[in-house]
Amino acid sequence: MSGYENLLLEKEGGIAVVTINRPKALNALNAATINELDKIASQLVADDEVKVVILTGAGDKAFVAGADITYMQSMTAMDGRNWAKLAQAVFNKIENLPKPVIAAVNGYALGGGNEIAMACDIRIASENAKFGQPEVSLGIPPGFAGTQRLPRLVGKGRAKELLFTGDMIDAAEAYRIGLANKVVAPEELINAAKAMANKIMSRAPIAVQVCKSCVNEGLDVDLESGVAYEAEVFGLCFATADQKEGMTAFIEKRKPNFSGK
Ligand code: DAK
Repeated sequence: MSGYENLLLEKEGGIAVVTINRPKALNALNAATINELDKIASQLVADDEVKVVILTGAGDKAFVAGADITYMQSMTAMDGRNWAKLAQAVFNKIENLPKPVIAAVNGYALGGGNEIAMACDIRIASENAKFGQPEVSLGIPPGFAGTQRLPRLVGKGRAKELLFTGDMIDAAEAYRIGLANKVVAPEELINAAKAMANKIMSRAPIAVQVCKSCVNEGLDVDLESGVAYEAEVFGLCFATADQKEGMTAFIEKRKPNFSGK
């Protein structure tokens, strides 16, 4: 029992697998699900047993087929604005979670589904995954930061093509343009995500966390500010036990045993 209506939570060996679980609506995001994602993000931050998070969708058809269209159909302008702000805040929280988050994209990742995948650090796609921002076919633009994260990931021209046409692309194309980090057979998806999570967990946790914050902070500021931030946190890492262990292990020609301190 996860204590959530629309999410499943499974924890094992430092990895938390969060599954968005509304398969009848292809895991579309309604307000209740967004609120639960907010809650679970706080829970995962506070849980010291959790080192890496994997986000996926229930069933074999969809990761998340978007924001729930039935829920949005009768919204007013103010409802729409508040809805976008609520989900944007939750997606920002996921993006800045102080632990790596891997999206295991197991089918349709459309609209809000692609947007939540993009808020994750890394996207592993199954061969049957499909990505797209079809909002213009519904009379709206993306509202969960798709117009901002997509060009940052795939570049301005490719992002505009996907946003203007609403076209879906398959996993191979998503990989080619840098939206997906890796493509694997559907039955391999969760194992591939766990293998990557395990590899990340074998590295120095504070150094990984610092890499995440350097990339996230640095991409939104000028290069000079980004490298200045990097220098500060680089210096701080010399106060960690893991820096001493990592370098000593190298010199002693053995594997490091990191403590996360
Ligand atoms: N919302 C609600 N229900 C959905 C859904 C969605 N996004 N996608 C699918 N479903 C439901 C279907 O209605 C259907 O329900 P029943 O008829 O069985 O009750 C069930 O899931 C199975 O779907 P289909 O029967 O359609 O399955 P198919 O295999 O034929 O097609 C499909 C799969 C993924 C191609 C198709 O379902 C589809 O095109 N779905 C809609 C995809 C889509 O357009 N997604 C983008 C949603 S818009 C904003 C805030 C947010 C956003 C924008 C603005 N502001 C506040 C400004 C974000 C918007 C979006 O994400």
